[in-house]
Amino acid sequence: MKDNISVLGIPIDLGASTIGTRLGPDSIRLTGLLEELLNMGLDIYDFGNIDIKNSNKKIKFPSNMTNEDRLLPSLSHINEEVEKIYQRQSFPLILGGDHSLVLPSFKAFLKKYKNPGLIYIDAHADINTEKSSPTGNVHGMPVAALMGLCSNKLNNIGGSYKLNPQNLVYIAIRDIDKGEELIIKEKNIKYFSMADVYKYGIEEIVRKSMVYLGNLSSIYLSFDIDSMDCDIAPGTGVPVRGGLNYNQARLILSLFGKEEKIRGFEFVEVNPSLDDKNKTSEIAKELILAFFGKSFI
Ligand code: 6HN
Ligand code: MN
Ligand code: MN
Ligand code: MN
Repeated sequence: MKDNISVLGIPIDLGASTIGTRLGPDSIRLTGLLEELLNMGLDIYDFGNIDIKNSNKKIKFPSNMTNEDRLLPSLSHINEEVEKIYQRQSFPLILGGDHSLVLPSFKAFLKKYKNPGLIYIDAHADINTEKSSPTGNVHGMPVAALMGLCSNKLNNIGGSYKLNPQNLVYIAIRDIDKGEELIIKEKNIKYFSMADVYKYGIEEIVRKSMVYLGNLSSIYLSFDIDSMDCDIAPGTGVPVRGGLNYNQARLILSLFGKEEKIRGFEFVEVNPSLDDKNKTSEIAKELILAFFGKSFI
């Protein structure tokens, strides 16, 4: 099914502290990604970008959700639009946008596949609640909301479907808040830190992740560009050193791309306004091509 792809851009930055990820989908498109996928012989249908009412102001709400007023309806709208692309028998490729979008995008996946897995490649765990969040930025909360740990107005975006904490695997996490650590421990969530990446190597991390999720038939892959080392991929809002290097990122995506059970892929948090000559979008293109089978030897 990965030879027939539905592309959807979600140009949102309401969930982040810096504006600019709204430019991510188009800046990745401008690298010629879709043309290259077509040249690889894949079928592509581009749904274009969702219309999002972003804001250039960051307004604090008593709920500790920054820009709550615009964000909540936008997330519901994203859920509706992602459901539309699922009506086409194809493989969904979502281009973000800040990571708050995984709440509505994975809700659509949960609705379709009932008990799916989630592989989350990120420097962060994005599992704060409004209570634990030090920033109020909702891109740090989507995983908690998917488990029903936030307030109901966030939890119930896209319906009351829930992610089973045992169906989640984090890879490359290295910048975790105190409250997040408590949730990860309490729920006994599986993770592979950067230390694990170096201890086992990428192939083994991919194998272990697939074994861990072995009893599930459908898995979603959410890739945050800040999982990469920020010296390599600087165009992102919450950069962290010590992440995946270029070859590790390309290998991990090419290996997950070969897994039949992975039935959805999103690429988030590219912020071209913080970049060095659009380098991060170029890297994004190459990583996405690797996922869809472009050989790099
Ligand atoms: N992301 N843990 C921090 C927070 O604000 O809650 C950072 C979140 C980053 C979110 O990169 O998708
Ligand atoms: Mn709508
Ligand atoms: Mn993230
Ligand atoms: Mn992140």
